[in-house]
Amino acid sequence: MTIALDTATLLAQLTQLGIIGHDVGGGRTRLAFSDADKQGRDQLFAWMQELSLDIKIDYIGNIFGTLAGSDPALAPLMIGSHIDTVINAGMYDGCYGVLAGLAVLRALRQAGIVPRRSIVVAAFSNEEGVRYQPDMMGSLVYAGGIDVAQVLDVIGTDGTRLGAELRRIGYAGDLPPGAMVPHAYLELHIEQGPLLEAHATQIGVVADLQGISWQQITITGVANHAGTTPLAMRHDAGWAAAELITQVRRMALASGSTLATVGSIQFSPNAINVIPQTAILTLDMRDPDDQKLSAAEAHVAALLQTIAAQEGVTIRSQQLVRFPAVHFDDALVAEIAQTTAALGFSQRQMTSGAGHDAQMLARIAPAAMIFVPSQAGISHNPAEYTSDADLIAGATVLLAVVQRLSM
Ligand code: HGY
Ligand code: MN
Ligand code: MN
Repeated sequence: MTIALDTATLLAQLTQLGIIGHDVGGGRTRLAFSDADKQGRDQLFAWMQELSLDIKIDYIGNIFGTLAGSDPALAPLMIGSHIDTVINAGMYDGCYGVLAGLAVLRALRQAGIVPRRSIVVAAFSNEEGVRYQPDMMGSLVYAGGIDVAQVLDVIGTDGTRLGAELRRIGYAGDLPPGAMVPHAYLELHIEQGPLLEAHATQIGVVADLQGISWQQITITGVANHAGTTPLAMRHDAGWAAAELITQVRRMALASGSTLATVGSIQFSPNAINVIPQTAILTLDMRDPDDQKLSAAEAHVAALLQTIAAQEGVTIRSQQLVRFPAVHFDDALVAEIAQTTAALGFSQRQMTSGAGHDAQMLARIAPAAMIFVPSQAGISHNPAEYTSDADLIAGATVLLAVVQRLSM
């Protein structure tokens, strides 16, 4: 039965949520458990109340809005994503999947349809992992991949303790993580890459998600005078960092599939005329093939030793994240593909370059994802954009798959 999606409300809510945490850089910043994240959560909570959903919050602040099904004995169908952002982010990453989930429940409500299976819209905490690592934290806790007590003690990049911030914003809930084991988990998300647009394709049917390795690397040399210290006498943490950044790019290019990114670096004392004493940087590496990702990690470990010996600095690496590549549920992937075909949208099966909550839910339930195109493949950037037509196509596929799985 075809039921109407209230696309105007979906698009309006995306815009409204996108204003919260507005950043001087033109995007929005709603880092996990910050005041801006709280504002976004409060807004989502209000929208869930408008739909008379049963709202629950778990120990790590994951938010769940449930539309009750007629058969409470059936495990719920879960859809959703996240509403926290990176710094100066776009407005669709994560938010689109959560708000499209609300749009699906709104359509069922407006059509007076009660599904057999309850349907839960989830907004998982701290998917981005920018302030507190690891990323996909809320869904990882939910899936039992990390202990909530351990996570509450995590110290953020700003020196705050996660548990204190979670309590301060009022989202330390009373639902034990993992309390609702879904029949299946579906995540609608923007691709955040260039493939769908490059192939003029409307829907990405995501069957796989690549492995992720994050490490923090601390290089310690000797601060010295920029004008009096001969090059041969330097132990320059800045030069060592630059050499590492150059070499990991060379390694990634040679691999043909590994991606390597140094996204953050801090020098100290960070002064124009002082040779850097320390450089603290983060290295994000990804590969669809876990063995190649492990090979990249081993290559970097050897590289650190070589650079340390060359420059007479000490280098320490701390692993922050290591998530293996994930293959999503074949039956669910086929369901998405068949539904997309029946709706007449073009589609291509693909691997996700980005991490998502679905990779964690896949540990406890069949999971899969639906992508829509990102204009010029841009994401984690205020210029992130997906056309209304593509947003509506994705939400239409989500609604149809939800109907097939919950009626
Ligand atoms: O890092 C990622 O891929 C995701 O955006 N957290
Ligand atoms: Mn995301
Ligand atoms: Mn993201």
